[in-house]
Formats: sequence, structure tokens, C-alpha cells
Amino acid sequence: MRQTLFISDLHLHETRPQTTAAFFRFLESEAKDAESLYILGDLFEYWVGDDQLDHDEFSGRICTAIGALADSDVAIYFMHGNRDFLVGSRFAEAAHLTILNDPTTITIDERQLLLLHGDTLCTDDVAYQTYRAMVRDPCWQADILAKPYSERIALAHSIREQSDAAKAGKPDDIMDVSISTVEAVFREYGYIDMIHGHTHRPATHVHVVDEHRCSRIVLADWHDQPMCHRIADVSTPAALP
Ligand code: LP5
Ligand code: MN
Repeated sequence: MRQTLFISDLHLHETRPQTTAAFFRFLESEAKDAESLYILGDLFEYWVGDDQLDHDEFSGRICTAIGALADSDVAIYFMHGNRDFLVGSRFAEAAHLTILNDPTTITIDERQLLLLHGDTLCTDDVAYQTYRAMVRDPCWQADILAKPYSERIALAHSIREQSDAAKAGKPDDIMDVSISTVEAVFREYGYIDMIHGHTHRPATHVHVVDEHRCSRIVLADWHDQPMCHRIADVSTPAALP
């Protein structure tokens, strides 16, 4: 049976050739045999608008490679992360993928799963949530996308620096998910298992919520780790507790 694969947090950038090579190897191996591939955000280190395809040859190569995988009969889905929330319809068409809302419910072999990037679960990080509300506002995005490409790249670097400075002063635990928010999401979506990335804290957690056992799979990032640790295959029930 062909598998369903989930990856996230690759943070692809030309300055990380090992991660890029691992991604290309993945596209040529496991992904080729899959039925579908879900990319749950932060595929790119940053995305400043779909005209990044015109200005950045590296981004174009990634897009073409994903498109080639789609052409070999693998259904590809992409959810925005906090680094690449400006990925739009032009990229989606060029990469032959479908953009998913966050969150999205899917059914695999009669089993329902809730997919998220994961940042919306980090509600104790109030400064981040305030920032997120600003950058996800369609009016803010339209203003930003009207700026020249070079200005947007400079802005992305500036936000990265401010974010790193802010993170240095944050306790580690507020950058993880809030358990009460996770429990509220399990309740809202009928206690189905969830898969997310973002926190770079790979694990499978079991939450008992209102006497329901709910699994939460946290995907790993792709930095300096073997590829097989970056893929959660839940198409076989044994993969989950
Ligand atoms: O990314 P990561 O994991 O290191 O940290 C995240 C949160 N930080 C972010 C910011 C991104 O890293 C920056 C990405 C830049 C490219 C995006 C596209 C550019 C669009 C605009 C240009 C075209 O998401 C971090 C969380 C952490 O995860 C854990 O969850 O803590 O959040 C922060 O650090 C946010 C700060 O607390 C507050 C915001 C500081 C920046 C404010 C800049 C405002 C600029 C306004 C310009 C008009
Ligand atoms: Mn993220």
C-alpha cells in the first residue's frame, strides 16, 4: 500500500546544502513511492512573495522538483508555516500542489487526522501571537507584497533578527505548545489525532482529554538529522500508540 508522508520545518535555503541534498534524496526515494505528501509549513527559510521564483534560482529549483514529484502521481499538499506564509497561488500552480488551510482535517484509511503547522498552539507566546495576527492580516500582506522584492528581503532579514533577539529573552517552555490550547483543539475537532511541526520537538504525545486518548505527533525539523526521522507515516495504525 502506498504511504501518506508528513514533513515540516525543512527551512530550505541555499546556505544549507546538506538539508537541500537530503530533501532532493527524499523526493527521489520515499516520496516517489508515496500516495501523498503533506508539507506542514516552513518548507522555506523564508518566502517574501511568489516573485521569489523570478529572483531566486534556488527557490525555483525546489519548486520544479516538487512539481516533478507531483507529475509522478504523488498528491502534494502544503500548509503555510510562520516562515513561508506568503506562499501563494502562483507557487502552488508551479509546484503542482494544493495549499491547505491551517488547521485541516483529513481522513486516511477511515482514520481522521487534524493537521496544523503548530504555531497557533503556542498561545503562551503572546508576543508571537500578536506578531502573527499582524502578518496574517490580508491588508498587511497586500501592503507588503506591493513593495519591491529587495525591500521585502531586507524586511524579512530584519524580522528574523528581531525574532532571534526576542526569542533569546523567552523562557523555553513558552515557545512550546500550550497544553490547555491543545486540549481545547482536541475538544473542538472531536478528539481526533493531530500532527504538527513548528516547535522542533519531535515526539508522539498521548493526551487524555475528557476520557478520550488523543495522540499528538510532533514532526522534527530537518537540521542535521537523518531523513527517516523527519517523516511520520500514520497510514499504518501501528505507527501510533
Ligand atoms: O522562526 P522561529 O522558529 O525562529 O521563531 C518563531 C517566531 N518568529 C517568527 C519570525 C520569523 O522567524 C521571521 C520570518 C521572516 C520571513 C517571513 C516572511 C517575511 C514577510 C515580510 C517580508 C516580505 O515567526 C518567534 C516564536 C518562535 O517561533 C517559537 O514559536 O517565539 O516569534 C517571535 O520571536 C516574535 C517576537 O516575539 C515579536 C515580533 C518581532 C518582530 C517584529 C517585526 C515587525 C516588523 C513590521 C514591519 C512592517
Ligand atoms: Mn514554524
